[in-house]
Amino acid sequence: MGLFSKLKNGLTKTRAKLGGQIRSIISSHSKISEELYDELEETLITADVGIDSTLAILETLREKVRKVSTNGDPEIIYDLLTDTIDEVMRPAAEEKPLNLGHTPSVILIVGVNGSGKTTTIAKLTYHFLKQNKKVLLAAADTFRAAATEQIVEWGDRLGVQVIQQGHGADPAAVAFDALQSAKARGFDILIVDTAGRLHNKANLMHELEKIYRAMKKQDPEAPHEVFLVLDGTTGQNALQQAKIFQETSGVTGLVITKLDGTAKGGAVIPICRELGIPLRFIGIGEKMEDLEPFDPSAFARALLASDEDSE
Ligand SMILES: Nc1nc2c(ncn2[C@@H]2O[C@H](COP(=O)(O)OP(=O)(O)O)[C@@H](O)[C@H]2O)c(=O)[nH]1
Ligand SMILES: [Mg+2]
Repeated sequence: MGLFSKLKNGLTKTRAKLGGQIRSIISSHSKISEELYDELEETLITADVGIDSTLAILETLREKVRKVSTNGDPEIIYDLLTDTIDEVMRPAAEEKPLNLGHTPSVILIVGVNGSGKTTTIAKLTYHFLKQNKKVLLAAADTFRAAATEQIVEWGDRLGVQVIQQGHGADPAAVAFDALQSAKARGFDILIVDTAGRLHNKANLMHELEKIYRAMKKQDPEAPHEVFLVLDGTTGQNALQQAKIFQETSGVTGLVITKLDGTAKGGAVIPICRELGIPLRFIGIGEKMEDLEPFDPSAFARALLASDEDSE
């Protein structure tokens, strides 16, 4: 299945709310009017796009409509809106490849509990194994009893080793050990799982700082990438969460998960537009294959696609 079809399937619930609504608004008007713009505005806002991004989208859309010589036929809105959403998400479309040219390169995974960190690690591992990289995992979420088991289980399934010290161990010590081991044994990529307690900012910062310090003792440049995993089902809240992590943990990239299970996928738009952090991957299912590199153009088209649309 091509990227567009995979995204289209994955985004079914969001599409119903966003693409479906927009199509019916367009077809219910015979001319482009203020009323039509108002309806689009309301649809975007209620589909978790947020007020700021909705207003920005509509402003750009109006400009585009003005430029295209038109008899006022609302049908042109559909393509112009797709292009506008693509453009609005562009700040998050990082052209630079991931900073993974080191041996080993370290990816630290952060995010609140349940956001999909461990599952994303499994998916990333699968992604990198396909590129023939040697991957090592570190179970530095030592807080929850089942966390180590979960990542070890994924490691077994993927045929990848997991460095762990069990429940209750010091996460910084696990990260230190894992990086030492990855260096000594020539791994290409070390992915470090962390616990996502967000009791308060200071707490989170403290724990992550300890992990950073431990790794920098092994390699002053580590971690090379810090991925913040956001739960796509939380819509606008994911944006607020991202801002907290952005202040505390030197995030270099985003992953938005669970876009398959939600009608709130419109929140990807403000997340892309407002944070200035590249969105690297999106999760559209629970299996290890269900991770896609973020492509704003394909994503915009999939968001507004109807069931009949194909590539
Ligand atoms: N539908 C769906 N479920 C996901 C996705 N990513 C993670 N999950 C599920 O979300 C739950 C929490 O994931 P987990 O990786 O344990 O989160 P963590 O606490 O951040 O490590 C699990 O049941 C996962 O299967 C996704 O992209 N789609
Ligand atoms: Mg976990």
